[in-house]
Amino acid sequence: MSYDSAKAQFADWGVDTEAAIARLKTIPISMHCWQGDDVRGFEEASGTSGGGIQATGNHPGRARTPDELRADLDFAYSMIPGQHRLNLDAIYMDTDETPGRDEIEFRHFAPWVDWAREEGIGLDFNPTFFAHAKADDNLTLAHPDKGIRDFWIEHGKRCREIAAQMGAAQGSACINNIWVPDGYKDTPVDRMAARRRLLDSLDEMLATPLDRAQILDAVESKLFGIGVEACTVGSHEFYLGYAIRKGTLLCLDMGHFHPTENIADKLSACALSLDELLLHVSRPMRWDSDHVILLNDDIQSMANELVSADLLGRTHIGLDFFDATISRTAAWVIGTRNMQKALLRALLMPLDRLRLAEDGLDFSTRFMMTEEAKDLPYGAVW
Ligand code: RNT
Ligand code: ZN
Repeated sequence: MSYDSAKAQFADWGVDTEAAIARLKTIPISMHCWQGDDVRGFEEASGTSGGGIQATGNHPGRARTPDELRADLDFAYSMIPGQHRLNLDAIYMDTDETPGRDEIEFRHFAPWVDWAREEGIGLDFNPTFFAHAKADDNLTLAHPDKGIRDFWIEHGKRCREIAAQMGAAQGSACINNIWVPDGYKDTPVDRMAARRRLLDSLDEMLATPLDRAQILDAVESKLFGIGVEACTVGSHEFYLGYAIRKGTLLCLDMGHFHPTENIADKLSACALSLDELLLHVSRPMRWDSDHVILLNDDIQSMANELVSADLLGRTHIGLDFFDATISRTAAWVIGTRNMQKALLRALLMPLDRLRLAEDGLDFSTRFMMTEEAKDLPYGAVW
């Protein structure tokens, strides 16, 4: 009943609610595994997370084993409408063996692949360039020591192989997202040297062309992290240029910019020079704090841009937040549903009428409509 009346109200604005619902159902969200265990992973040799990543809180229920994590994920997915994906980091291997990061293989992730197939979940992947003795200087691919760079290059190559095999097994490309913590706590004298080393390492890691139907490489920039306040080697400009030249995806993490920057504004600007984008939807509070995302203006703006700029077909939506002060499964469920709610609201925008007003320079009507549209019954459609 309330849906029928909502449908009629949206129709008055020229908006088809059925079309919006149908479209929303086709948008997969890549949920991040690391909310379930505070970014610890299941690798014997892992050190502290480092690299400026920090989960705070001690709510009971952290998943301690891959089986526990999968059980929590099953619960979370059951509370989220639609068919989605899972983003695994390399430290989430599920094996009795103890391979080093430069030794990991697809078989170390086989239980994940089996589970994903049974659940109809697509897998995405990240190499893990943190939480390791060889990352303690907060330098990996840009480390001055060639031995250390080579170790991480090998890790990166193996992760690409693993991602490609996941993609082949599931019949949809696995996104392999590369983020390194590399940076300096205090002002470096030679930023260029560090950036050249990162560039050369990435080139070597990505040298082997792999089937884009199986794997899509992405690169993720960052502004700063705890312990690397003065300089992040892989900055936004660094990776924007890299992604354009190399044809990789660019990953925009909402916590990896200055707090007053508008990340939604970057989508159309970047998309004009890139084929595909990856998002790490997050909620920074004063810094890259990775709070669970709310249905707030920042998230809504991202969703609105994805719809109005027609980027849903070439943007992969991943989440990146972790809060250990609340139920971890609740964090997944509420955060993911918020992303979906934002997308639904965006799909329910009276875009044709808004564009008409904007192109006619009738900014008063545009303003009136965006504000009045906030009172439409989105809840009934959801
Ligand atoms: C870190 C990056 C990165 C990680 C994951 C766990 O600041 O955002 O995406 O959160 O690899
Ligand atoms: Zn991220």
